Amino acid sequence: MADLKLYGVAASRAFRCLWAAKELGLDYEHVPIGFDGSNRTPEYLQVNPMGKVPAIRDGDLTLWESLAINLYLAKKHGKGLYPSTLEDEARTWQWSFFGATELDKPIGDWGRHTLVLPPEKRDPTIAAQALQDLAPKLATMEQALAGRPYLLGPAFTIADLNLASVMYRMLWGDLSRTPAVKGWLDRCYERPAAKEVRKMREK
Ligand SMILES: N[C@@H](CCC(=O)N[C@@H](CS)C(=O)NCC(=O)O)C(=O)O
Repeated sequence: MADLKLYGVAASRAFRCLWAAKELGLDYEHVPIGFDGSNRTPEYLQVNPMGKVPAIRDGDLTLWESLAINLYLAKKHGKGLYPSTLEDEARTWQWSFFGATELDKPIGDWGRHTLVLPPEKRDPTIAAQALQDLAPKLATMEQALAGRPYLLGPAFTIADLNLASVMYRMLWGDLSRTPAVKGWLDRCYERPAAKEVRKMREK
C-alpha cells in the first residue's frame, strides 16, 4: 500500500493536488472523499477537523490546504518542479499565496454563477462583480508573463501548477484581454498530468 494518501474527489480543490501527484509521478492512494457525508465521518474529521478536502497523510504528517500540500509534495519529491534558489522559492510562495488570497474567491464566484449552479440559481451580478475584481489581478499576471513562458522563467514549476490549478474555471473564461495569461494557461493544461486529472474531473 502507498505511504501517501490523498483525500478528495477530483471535482474539488483536490484536483490541484492530484495534478501535482501525477506531475511528480508519485505512488499514492486516492481516497475519494466527497460531500456526501464522507467528509464528516469521525475518521475523516481526524484528518481534517473542518471536514474539507483536499488533505493528505504522508507517514506521520497530516496536512490540509491544497496549495500547501503541493508545495510540500514538490519540495519533497523535487524532480525539477520545485525551484532551486531561495529567491525562486520566495516567488513560488508569492504566486501561491496570490492564487489563494486574490484569485480563488472571485474565480469560484464566477465559476459557480456562470457554469456550476443550475441556471435559475445563477446571479449575473455576482459573476460580473467577480470579473471586475479579477481584472487588475489578471493584468498583473499578464505583465509577469510577458516575454516568458512560465511564472519563474523558462521552465514549468509548482508556482505555475498552483496558479493554473486555481484558475481551472478560467479555461471557460474570456482571457482575450490578457493573451499572455491565456497562452500560459493553455500551455499548463497541455501537460499530460493536467489532461489526466481533467479526465477524472470532467468524466
Ligand atoms: N483553502 C482550502 C479550501 C478547501 C475547501 O473549501 N474545500 C471544499 C471543496 S473544493 C470543501 O471541502 N468543502 C466542504 C465543506 O466546506 O464542508 C484549500 O485550498 O484546500
